Amino acid sequence: MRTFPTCLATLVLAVAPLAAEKARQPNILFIFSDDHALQAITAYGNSRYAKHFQTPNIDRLAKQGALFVNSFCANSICGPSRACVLTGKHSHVNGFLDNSSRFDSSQPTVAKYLGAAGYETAVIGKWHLGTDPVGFDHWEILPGQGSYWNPDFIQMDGTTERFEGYVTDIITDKTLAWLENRADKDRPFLLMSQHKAPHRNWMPAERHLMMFEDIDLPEPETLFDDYANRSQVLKKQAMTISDHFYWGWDMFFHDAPPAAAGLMDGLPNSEYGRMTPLQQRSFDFAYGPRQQRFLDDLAAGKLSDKEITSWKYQRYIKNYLRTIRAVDENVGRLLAYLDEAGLAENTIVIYSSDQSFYLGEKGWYDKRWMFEESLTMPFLLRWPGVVKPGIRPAALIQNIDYAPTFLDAAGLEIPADIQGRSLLPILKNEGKAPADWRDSIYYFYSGEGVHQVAAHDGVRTGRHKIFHLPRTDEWQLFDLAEDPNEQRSVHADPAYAEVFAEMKTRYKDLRGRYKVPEGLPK
Ligand code: SGN
Ligand code: CA
Repeated sequence: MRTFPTCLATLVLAVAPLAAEKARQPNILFIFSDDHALQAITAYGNSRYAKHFQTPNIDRLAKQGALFVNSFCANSICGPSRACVLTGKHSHVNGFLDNSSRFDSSQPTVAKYLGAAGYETAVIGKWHLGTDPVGFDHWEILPGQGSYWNPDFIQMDGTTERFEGYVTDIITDKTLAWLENRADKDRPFLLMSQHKAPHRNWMPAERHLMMFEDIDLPEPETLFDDYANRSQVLKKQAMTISDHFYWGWDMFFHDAPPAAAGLMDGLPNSEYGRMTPLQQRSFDFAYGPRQQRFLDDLAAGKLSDKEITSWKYQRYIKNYLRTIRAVDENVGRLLAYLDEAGLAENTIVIYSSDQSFYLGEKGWYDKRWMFEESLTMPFLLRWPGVVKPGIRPAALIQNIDYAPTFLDAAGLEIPADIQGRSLLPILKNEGKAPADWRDSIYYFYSGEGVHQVAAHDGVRTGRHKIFHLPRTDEWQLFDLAEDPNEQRSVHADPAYAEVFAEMKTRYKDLRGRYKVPEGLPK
């Protein structure tokens, strides 16, 4: 039987939800990795690796919260994506166009807004914005890309300290220590725990070196893409597994490569040099025999050019997934801590990554292109009592929506100059978007020199994608329903004349709405 005071409390909460929400602003734990492809998250349901590789801890967020199936970045590269997350604005507005930019930290960010509203704020791990974090009560960041082994961390006083171990574990250790040692545990927090993994050069932790030892992982259908029926600039980029994979840096060989198709010398594995002799021994124990088998087969003339690419693909995908195994384990550690510390109920937990990645699709690794594999971003969010467990919202969302979502969740007003939109109405309505939700997203890539990917910008709706390549003044148009692997641009197909015209109008409209300056990207 219910006692009177409990009934009364229920009533008070029911009539005054707003006041109650204000009083209990949620904590926000933002777990962000680097280059984590949707194809390597089991909960996304389209993983060709699912039989051999799962992400049970990340998947837990999907079971207990929301997984957004149409989640995109605004600019598919590290620094720009992070600047979009912090500001809620597109690259041309926040000023961080490519990885050579430096973040203008005098501008408002979600951390500054939440800090001013009483939140305790911290960022730990990969930052990669050129300038030091501003607006965080605590930060401890990797210099630039950081290292997998025995990583250095820049401290708030400007000094750099080295820590022995594996970077993904250390970032989590530091995240947990910050949570445990907060001075005022009544203050809500924004904690950004940001991994280096699974960024190139995909160095696994010692405990994962022997994963996938006796199996071959499936290849994507488009590993040997010939780039027909699309702009010829696709052939000019330098991100193929067949021709742009370093013998040392990407494949971990110590000596120079033998003469064979696509074996590229020139960049040794500098991570190996950071290891202790003991760590090096484990590493060589795992890779030595594998390398030798490959070298023997090559010398015996047993491998065709295609088979060499297939071998490189196995080397790549196994290491990539091994680094994600550590990320997933560390997500598990954080979730377990929230449970133990009684924080799970009032903490929004997000798992995302600055952008997805090619896992051999179209023959590639890396990102940058507006094609699906690098336009997407994983986005999973758990908020007990607010978000219905297991929902899979279909709304088109972008990284510019994160900052307004956090402000909204904290009960703060969203400044008018923020270009993204709060996801709260979707989250609170079982994943259903309001009637006036956007039906297309805008994408921008500046075309910096690394990997030679041409500048382009475009628009994606639920079904179609258009983008413009300013340097060759070409359009590309894809029908994702008919051609999910984006193998044929239909911009010149008469059957698509109407769609093409309509998508060009949308492109012009969205550029206008987001105030993209004429002549950008160039
Ligand atoms: C490095 C990588 C590239 C990667 C960029 C950007 N090369 O330059 O493969 O595209 O970072 O990545 S490496 O030889 O240094 O590994 S990002 O995630 O920081 O944008
Ligand atoms: Ca990245």
